[in-house]
Order: sequence, then C-alpha cells, then structure tokens
Amino acid sequence: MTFPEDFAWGAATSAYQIEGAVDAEGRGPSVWDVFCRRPGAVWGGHAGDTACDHYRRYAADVALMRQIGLRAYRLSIAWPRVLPNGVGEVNLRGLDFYDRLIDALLDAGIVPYVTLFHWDLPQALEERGGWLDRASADWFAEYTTVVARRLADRVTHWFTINEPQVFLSHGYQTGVHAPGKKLPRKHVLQMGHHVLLAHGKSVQALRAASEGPCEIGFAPVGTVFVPATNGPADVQAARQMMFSVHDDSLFNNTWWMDPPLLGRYPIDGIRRFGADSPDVQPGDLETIHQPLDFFGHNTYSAQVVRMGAQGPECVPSLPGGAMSTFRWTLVPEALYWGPRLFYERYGLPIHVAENGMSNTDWVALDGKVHDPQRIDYMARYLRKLGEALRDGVDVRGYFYWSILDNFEWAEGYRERFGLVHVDFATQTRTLKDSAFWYRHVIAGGGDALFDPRPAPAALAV
Ligand code: GCO
Repeated sequence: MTFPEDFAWGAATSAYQIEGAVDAEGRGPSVWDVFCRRPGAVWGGHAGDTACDHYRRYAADVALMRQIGLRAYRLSIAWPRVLPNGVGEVNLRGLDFYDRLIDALLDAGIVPYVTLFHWDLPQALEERGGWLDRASADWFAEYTTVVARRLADRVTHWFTINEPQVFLSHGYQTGVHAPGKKLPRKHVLQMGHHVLLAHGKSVQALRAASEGPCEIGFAPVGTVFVPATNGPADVQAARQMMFSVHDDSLFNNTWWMDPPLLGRYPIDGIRRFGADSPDVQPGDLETIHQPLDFFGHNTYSAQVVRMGAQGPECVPSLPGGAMSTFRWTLVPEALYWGPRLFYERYGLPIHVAENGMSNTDWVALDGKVHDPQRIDYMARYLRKLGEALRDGVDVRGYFYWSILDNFEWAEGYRERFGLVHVDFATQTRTLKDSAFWYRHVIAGGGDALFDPRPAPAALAV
C-alpha cells in the first residue's frame, strides 16, 4: 500500500469563489466585491455575488462530498462575513454559518481543513490602508481569535494564508486581481512583510485559542522546478532554482517560505531587491518564525530545468504539449519533485493543498459530464505523489482543486476546475466522470492509481 491508511484524500475551495450570498446576514463587502464592479476587471463582467450559492446549499454540497468519499475538505472563511468591518463588531450569523458547515462535515466523516485568508480582505480594511499598514498583522490576529474561539473545539487543521505571492502580485503590482492597484515594489514587499507577520501572529492566536492539539500550516504557491533527468547535475539545477530568488518577480519560494520556516529572509533576495526590501523591526522574524506542523503547497504545473555550462537552464515545453484550458502545462513530476525538495529543505510533513486542472466541461446528451483529461491528469499526478511517498517523503494529504466549478477570479466562470459540474443558471450539480473515478481511487486507498488497466471512466453510484 503506497498511500497511508489515514491519508487525507481531499478537495478544496475558497469562500468568495463558491459562497455567493454576498449581502446575506450581515456580511460586509470584500475587496473582490468592489473589484468585480469595475468595468473590464473580470472576464464577462462576472462576479461572485451568487457563485455556487454554497452559503445556502452547503448541506447538499457536503452530501456530494460524502458521496465521493472525501476524507478531508479544505474551505476558507470569509473574513468580512465574520467581521464586516474587518475588526470590532462580530457578525454572529456569519459565524453560525461556519458552525453549521463544520458540523455537517464532521457528521459526514470529513475532516475540515480551514484556511483563514483566501484573498477576500474586508473592503473597510483596504480603505484603512490594507496590508500596507503594519497594524494589518494585528487585525488578522484579532480575526483569527474570533474564528478560533468559535470553531477550534472542532477544527484541528488550519492554514493561515493562501498564496501571498499571487494576491500581492496580482492585486497590488499588476492590478489584475482585487483591489486592482499598481504599487511600487517597495510597497508590495512591505505588505508582504506584514502578511508574514500576520501569519506568525495568527499561528500564535490559533495555539492560544485551541484547547487540544491543532495542526497549522500555510499555503504558499511559487514555482516547482523539475529536473530534465534524474542525474545529479539536473537535480541540483532544480534544487537551485526552487530555492533561490532568481528574478525580479515575487513568484519565488524562499522569500515567502524561509522567514516562517527558517526564521530569515534569503540573502540572495535581499541583495536582488536591495532598497526595495522591507523594513523589518527587531523581533519580527521571531514572530514570523512560529513552529508549524505541516507544509502546504499549491502545485499545478512546473518548469523543467537542466544544468547547463553556465548553471541551471529552463527547458522549454514542446510545441503542442499537453495543457489545460488555462494553458497550464501538464507536468506530473511536479508532485514528485515539489514534495521531495520541499521536504528536504523544510523537513515538515507535506500537504498538496491544491492541485487540479480546468477544462471545457459540459453536460453531454447522455446527461453525464465526461472529463477524461481530468482523470488522466489526476492519475498521472497522483502516481508521482505515490512515488514521492515510496521514496520516503512524508506526504499527508492531497486536495484536488476544486470540488465544484466556481468563480475563477479574473477569469470569471469560464475556467471549470470542479469534480462536480455546476450549471450557474440553475445551480444544478452534476458529478463529472472524474468524481466517480476519484471515489474509486479513495475507496481503494489509492491502489487503483497503479492498476495497469485504464481507469474506469465512470462507476455507477
Ligand atoms: C489559486 C487559488 C485558487 C484558484 C486555483 C486555480 O491558487 O490561485 O488558491 O483560488 O482558483 O488555484 O487557479
């Protein structure tokens, strides 16, 4: 058996992408509500106002998760639902929703993994300066405490912050995500420092509010590099690229992962960013460097590298190579080398916090949704993850992104990532072939992945 008995076979979502009900029961606006109103900001003028209407349909959605046999489900909490102004007055009805959702999951035998921040910053806080204000770390700690006091008796697995690289770059550098600002890099790196500080304070708040043991990680993204061959020089090229600040963008691993996990900013990053590096106050790195229980990573694709005469060289993908409708290339080795190299550097158990592909899925004439590419994608990636496990990497869980088709940020509803098809006009859910296939994989503890026979396209419920 390759996958351990208690492996967290999961799927993931985030609040703004599925909940809808943006004005319901006291929720305040988030930066995404405001951004979606901006003409041209989101493809097709789409918004998360209704999304999957999960706020009202959560019980039926949990029933679908149970039908698929999920062991774990990664959700996020909408900060503005809990604290409409970001701090201060607590909206109890918002907390009640998460209370009911967590209970429904536990009743279904599904372990909730709760992300505290998946990009829906309360608009009220953005107007007070958002992440650029150092106080943002305390705002986040306050919010964490409110959530944990209510849920930590039942929630034992937490992610603090999802993908700082993405919401900071897209939201504040290029402006293609909410709140759509274009700020100088100096400001964005200062915000990044406050985000890391917020992570550290949130971990402290979670530990303080949890009576029993809890497991905490965070979920950065950053590029995974895979070696062109298994030869030691190419592996070294991948390692070097994974763990260096090798360009001027924010999309590297170490700038975001070394401070929380090793207690320092990488020196090559400080050199490269120079005067744009953030102001760090005494004690900040100690606050950021809290003990963590696992390392979460969102891994969809990877860059292939080899060692050339002058150092690591990127190997371009072949014309016509396999890719999703998002045009992300298929590189299953990402789930071997990502976990393996992260485990080697940081020494923490690994959760694949997101992995998945978008496709042009629709309900066929036979009433089913046939998505063979997704089945093949998952089988290839999960086999590689299995190889990492066999080679001694401590992998604890895998969260397919996503359980439902949902609001894909600036792309609106055009990128379908779900195991379950959502008809956004009627809110009808249809399990895709991949959902039945995943059920088969989970039921057999992963063994079906290694069955040389082709994966069954769809199994009757
Ligand atoms: C992200 C977010 C998700 C996305 C998913 C597909 O990674 O960007 O965590 O919210 O929807 O990754 O792009």
